[in-house]
Amino acid sequence: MIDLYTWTTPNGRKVSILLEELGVPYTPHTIDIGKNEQFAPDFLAISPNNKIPAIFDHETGRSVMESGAILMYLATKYNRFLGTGDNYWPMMEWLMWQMGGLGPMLGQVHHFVKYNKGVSDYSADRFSTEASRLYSVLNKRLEGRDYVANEYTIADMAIWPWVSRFEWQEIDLNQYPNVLRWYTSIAQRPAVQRGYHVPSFVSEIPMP
Ligand SMILES: N[C@@H](CCC(=O)N[C@@H](CS)C(=O)NCC(=O)O)C(=O)O
Repeated sequence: MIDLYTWTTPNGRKVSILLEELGVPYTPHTIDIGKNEQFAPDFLAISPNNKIPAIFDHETGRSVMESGAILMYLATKYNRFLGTGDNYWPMMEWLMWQMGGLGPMLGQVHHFVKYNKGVSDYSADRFSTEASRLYSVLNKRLEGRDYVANEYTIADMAIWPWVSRFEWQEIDLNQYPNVLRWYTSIAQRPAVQRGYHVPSFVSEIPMP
């Protein structure tokens, strides 16, 4: 049994989507970061950086923080969604691309374009420009490919929840037709539809 500590954000949804895809039993625990529950000592014991998501695996007695590490831990444990054969390293490349680039940059877009518009035009421009560039990179990667590592892997599961906030980012997915096709196809997966609403329902999956 896996305990999942999470909230209704892209980083949390990556892990609930993977757990649903794996079909393994898990218990979601809500960490409401709007109420500073991420600073509770019990949570800090497994996530010392005070961020969701984190998991505790009762089978191994191991806790894991950082969404990329959690995805790797679970995919390795169950030997699924890692990319078979030559697709393993592309999976790793695009997982790292999400962790080091797409996630942090789009997180800043959410701050400066959605929540604090007008506070800093410089920051809004800088991060929006970077967001557009990253969407273009993803669009190019998906030209002639169904998934970033050719087959459906944890890299797609890491990227997809961030793209699902395209409205917050003021991104028109129609300008990125390969991303649009990839996004709508993944949105139709039953496991994604279940994982998106963990730990609670906020709204339906945004569709362009
Ligand atoms: N690099 C981390 C980032 C996690 C992260 O930024 N989590 C946010 C929610 S999406 C959070 O818990 N924020 C609470 C805080 O900063 O206090 C990961 O990928 O797991």
